[in-house]
Order: sequence, then structure tokens, then C-alpha cells
Amino acid sequence: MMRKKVVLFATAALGGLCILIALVGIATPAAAESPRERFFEIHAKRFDYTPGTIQVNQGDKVTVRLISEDVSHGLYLDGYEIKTSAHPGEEGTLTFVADKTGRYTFRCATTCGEFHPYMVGYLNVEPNSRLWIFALLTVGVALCSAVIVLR
Ligand SMILES: [Cu+2]
Repeated sequence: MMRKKVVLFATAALGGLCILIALVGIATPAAAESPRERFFEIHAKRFDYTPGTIQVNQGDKVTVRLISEDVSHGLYLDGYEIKTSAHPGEEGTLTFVADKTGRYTFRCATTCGEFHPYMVGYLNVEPNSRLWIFALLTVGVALCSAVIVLR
């Protein structure tokens, strides 16, 4: 009799947890993961970009302002095949939708000195995975409660 009560309580608790996780999974990441507009200011100076790495989520609309702090520099984004250039006092801009996931190199596209070939930075495009993690968590908790009830 006592065991039945414990099982019933555990089932109710886990069921509630399932619903809670599902709700959190549906409510928060949906807002966080829906494509956003992202703005970055990248400063180019012989022979570096600052920041050297930018990170976005897949689907984000990305705008990059390229600002030169010394001579003329360019920015060519591998994989997306787009580029812009910045000159002293004249910035360049680049707008694109990050529709491909992965790590992409961007490099200087305007010869700017001896180490110009080594002037590179990185764009990381993360997949929208949070929704899947929450879905898996929900299924996991549901399975756990099923095991407790059925054993
Ligand atoms: Cu350069």
C-alpha cells in the first residue's frame, strides 16, 4: 500500500517536471533562437582583426562594420564569398544571413603589408540546437517516469 503511494507520488512529480521542462523548452529558446539581427564592429589594424572571432546562430542576419585603424584593409569571408573594404576614415559594411553552420575564415582582401597573408579572423555559425536539447530532456524524463511506474 505504502509502495503504491510512493510510486504515485513519484509519477506525479516526474510528470510535472516533464511538463515544466517542455514549457521552458518551448517558451524561452524559441525567443532566444529565432533569427536575430546581429551587429559587429571589427577593427582592422596591421595585421589583426579585433575581435578576431565572432559568433552567431544559424539564421541570424549579420551586419559587420569594418573600421580601419591605420591603412586600407579588406575583409573577405570564405564560404560565403562576400567582401568589403575599409580605408582610413571610411568604413566598410557587410550584411548577410548566416545560413550555413560551421567555422569560416575571413581574411584581409587588400594588401596591407608584409604580414598581410596572415591577417585572418573567424566566424562561428552555431546550429540551433537548444530546442533539440530540451526536447531530448523531456523525452528522457518521460522515459524515467515510465520505468519507475512500470517496474
Ligand atoms: Cu590588411
